Amino acid sequence: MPAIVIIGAQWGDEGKGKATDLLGSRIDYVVKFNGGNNAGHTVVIGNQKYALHLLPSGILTEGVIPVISNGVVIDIEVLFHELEALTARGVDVSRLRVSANAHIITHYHRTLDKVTERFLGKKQIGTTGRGIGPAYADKINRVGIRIQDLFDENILRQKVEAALDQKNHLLVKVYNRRAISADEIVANLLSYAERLRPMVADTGLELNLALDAGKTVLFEGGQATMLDVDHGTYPFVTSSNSTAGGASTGSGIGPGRIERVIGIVKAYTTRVGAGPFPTELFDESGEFLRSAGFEFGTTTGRPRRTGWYDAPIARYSARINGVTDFVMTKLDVLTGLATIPVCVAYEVDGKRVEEVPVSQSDFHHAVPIYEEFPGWTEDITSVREFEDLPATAQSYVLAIEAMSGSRISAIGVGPGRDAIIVRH
Ligand code: 2SA
Ligand code: GDP
Ligand code: MG
Repeated sequence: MPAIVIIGAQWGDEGKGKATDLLGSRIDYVVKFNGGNNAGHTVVIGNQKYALHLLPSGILTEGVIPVISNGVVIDIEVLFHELEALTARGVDVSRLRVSANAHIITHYHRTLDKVTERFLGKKQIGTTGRGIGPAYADKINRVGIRIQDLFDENILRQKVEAALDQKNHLLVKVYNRRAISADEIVANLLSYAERLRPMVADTGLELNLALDAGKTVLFEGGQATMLDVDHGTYPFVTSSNSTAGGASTGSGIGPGRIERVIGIVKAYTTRVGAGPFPTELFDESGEFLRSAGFEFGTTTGRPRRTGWYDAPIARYSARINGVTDFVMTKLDVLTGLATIPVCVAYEVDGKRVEEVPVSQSDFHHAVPIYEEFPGWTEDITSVREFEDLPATAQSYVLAIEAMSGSRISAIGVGPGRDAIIVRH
């Protein structure tokens, strides 16, 4: 099994870290290919809970080589902070490889992220404030700073000055802020260069060589399909390709290498930040999902918006990503509900629509059409065989599978590493 991609099939926080971890023992490399420290993966191992942001969750598995590839934007201060925190807890982080072509998030990206959001007022995206959008904007605008620039002070200085030229104008004249000094930025970045040097690599070459040698490489998507800059609910998206195609451009491996694309879905839906969300709940059911599922941002602590499962979104994800199988997480959270509604289609302007509408305004006012399924009351957290689930829980999973466009190969029944049912 050469290259496997894991992606979020909804709006994120589906429990991708756990799915990565599940495959861990058969994997040689785990690659983070998009996003940055906006991501938050919570992995529970035994009684230890780890919250990872910039590092791929494979860093927790002994023997796995974690890679941050070219598609990622790296806040170097955060990188070292996370590495130090894991080292202090006894995790060996020495295997980490970082792409020389990855872009850097600096102080001015974080500042711009925050002031832009404030400026947008009610129209804000609800970003994580980590500088993600401005760093990708610089990359596309060809004024970004890459990891390799840290090893040539002259080039670094020229690039930082070029990047700050327009930004300082904007900060001072539009946002009424202090100008940012290029010298300070350069000095700060250079202070990390020698610590970073041993980790820096041509990760595209390393990954291709690994695949040639028959190694298994797992690509771990940050955020999710509906937050993808091309395929998500634009402009309420993150600034990278968080769909399966991003694994290829974001790492330098050919798309033909990818054999399996695992889509992670929650048994219901959540979203953080602004933007359309047809099945969102504003009543006590929404509160129930938030508290039973502990739906609070891993990075920012924000309460997540909650709603019922949306089958058209799962079908859309199956299509956009070429999902070969789904892993469904958090089925246990639904325990105790008398009935569980599932969105099977939408009503848009009086018409029944089966698929996610291409028009953003249609999606904004799409009204879910629900089918209701009977719930269960038994505690399912220690169930490990599908047939041992209550009959109504089995029916719920099978109904969702039939609507979602791909097989559900595993089901999460609790936060722990082993709380999972693998279907044979
Ligand atoms: P950004 O910061 O530019 O990427 O924000 C743009 C939108 O993308 C959403 N986004 C996320 N959605 C879910 N989970 C994310 N990671 C954290 C987590 C979030 C947190 O795992 O819990 O802690 O709040 C994530 N990262 C970005 C974001 O909400 C905006 O809608
Ligand atoms: P990611 O961004 O997709 O990696 O997901 P997050 O880590 O942000 O959020 C998922 C949360 O759900 C984490 O706190 C996990 O420990 C938890 N989780 C994962 N799978 C399950 C499950 O099957 N049941 C329950 N109750 N929690 C789960
Ligand atoms: Mg998350």
